[in-house]
Amino acid sequence: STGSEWWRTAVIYQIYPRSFADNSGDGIGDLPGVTSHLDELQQLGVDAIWLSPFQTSPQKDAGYDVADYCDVDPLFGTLADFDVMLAEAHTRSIRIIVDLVPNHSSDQHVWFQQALAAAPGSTERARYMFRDGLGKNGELPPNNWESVFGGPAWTRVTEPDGSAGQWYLHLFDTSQPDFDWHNEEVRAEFRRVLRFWLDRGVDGFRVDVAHGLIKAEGLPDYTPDPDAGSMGGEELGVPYWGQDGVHEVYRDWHAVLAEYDGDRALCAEAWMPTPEQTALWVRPDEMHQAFNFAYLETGWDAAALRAVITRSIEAYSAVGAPSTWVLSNHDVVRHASRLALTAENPQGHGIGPDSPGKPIPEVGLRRARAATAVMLALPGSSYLYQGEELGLPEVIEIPGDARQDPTWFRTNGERYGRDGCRVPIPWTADAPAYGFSPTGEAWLPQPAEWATLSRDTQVGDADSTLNLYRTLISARRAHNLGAGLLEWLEGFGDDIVAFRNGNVTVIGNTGGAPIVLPEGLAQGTVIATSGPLGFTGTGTALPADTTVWITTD
Ligand code: TEU
Repeated sequence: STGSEWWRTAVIYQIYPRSFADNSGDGIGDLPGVTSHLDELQQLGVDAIWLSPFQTSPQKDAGYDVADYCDVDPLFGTLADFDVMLAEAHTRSIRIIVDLVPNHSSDQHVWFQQALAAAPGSTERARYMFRDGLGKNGELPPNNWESVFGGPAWTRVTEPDGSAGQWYLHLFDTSQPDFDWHNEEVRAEFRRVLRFWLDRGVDGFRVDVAHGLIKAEGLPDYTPDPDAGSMGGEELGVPYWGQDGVHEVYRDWHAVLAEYDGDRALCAEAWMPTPEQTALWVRPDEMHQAFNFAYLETGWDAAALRAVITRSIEAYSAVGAPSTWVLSNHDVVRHASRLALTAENPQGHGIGPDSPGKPIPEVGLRRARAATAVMLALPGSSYLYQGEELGLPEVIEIPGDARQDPTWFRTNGERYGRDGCRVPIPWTADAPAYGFSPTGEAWLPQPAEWATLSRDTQVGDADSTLNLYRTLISARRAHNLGAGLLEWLEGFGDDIVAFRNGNVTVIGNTGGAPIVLPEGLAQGTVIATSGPLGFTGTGTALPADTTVWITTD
């Protein structure tokens, strides 16, 4: 059956549970904390929530190291707390998407513990990527692959008899051994995990590292080609990303979801270099959505935005899938900082594990608001990351001993890691930990300036970032922009993003100087603006770093 296909136009809000709201008082957010703030998310107007992992985990990678896929980690609550949260969300017409981490488990997963206790060649080892080492005594790793977090992607184990033994592959931390997705037991187990959550009533899954499950035959060495990069930070031809065999897995999952009511969705985190590559994950019999990282990686630059928007819509619509848009998540420098990095400190493409650089806060917030006003006017679905609706910046000054991201540890502090976008949310200005936790604890320190950014402070301020998001989301719904068609408007100059979507005209100014709006638009109704408009002798001016939505009907 075909359901509503709600995901085609949805605004989906990412909750990073450990940093959203703490109900238990241990300084770490939890599921009852999520439940207690559903009213605020309903007021924000989001259609769905995607929750980063809350399943049982030793938390070596903040829950992306799962030890039991079918239970809730005690840090976050219980399965009963999950059921309450889900029911309360559904009562408010908010759908729930859960994170699924199939590329690797935790080293504390019972299967990996069994693999360590078993012999080379055993069925227990066959569920993971164990290989003999190279060199005379197997003392060299099986190939030269590096972990995404830094350092080698292989770790040698000690065999049960005490001898130096085989190596296992981990594309991420040593505590995250990669599964062997050629193994039928692994495939069957994940079908069971899907059904476990579908039976509980979840509306879909965000699939972690959806481009990594299958590794190239023979596990060949990989030497990055500095010229091979295209739109994003990733190159083509990496022997562990985007191998053809991954798609078979998702065709299988598509069939599992289709056993339900036709209203459940899969969203791929496939960090591929181009929209055309990413679109392979959303062919009709595979996933329903894929994150558009090429869009996230585009700066506040009109020409680049026009190009990536056109290219994305073409690539996804060619396979019948909705476009998706995203500016921030728990892995990258928050866009209120990323969009204002200085020329002296450009930090590459701005993706989290690099140095966060030295952004200029006022410019960053202005651009972030303007960039969000462009994004939420686009046809398709948009993903928001908790705290961006408050205009939170990246937190740069986190002491080393407070940092927890494995990237920080694995590079000896050379790469800051992603803690700066994971600082707990400020809810109220006057409470300890800004109301994040009843005891005033917070697992990462919150900056003093965050009092003025707290949600309660912003609710009553008509010009706040929170109220801008509320206005944009409700106008988007009122004008049905998610299901609309984009039509570029010409003649505005290189620094301007200008398009119509239905009866809404959107003009974004990425240049350094104000522009005067044409008379026809100046007489229209401003239904949303990311910042104050100006007036000149000749008419209404759109200042630099500002986006406006106008209806002229
Ligand atoms: O991130 C995946 C990931 O880190 C890569 O796709 C990488 O970002 C990409 O190659 C660009 O460099 C997911 C989670 O979002 C992240 O939080 C986890 O740490 C990671 O998987 C491991 O589970």
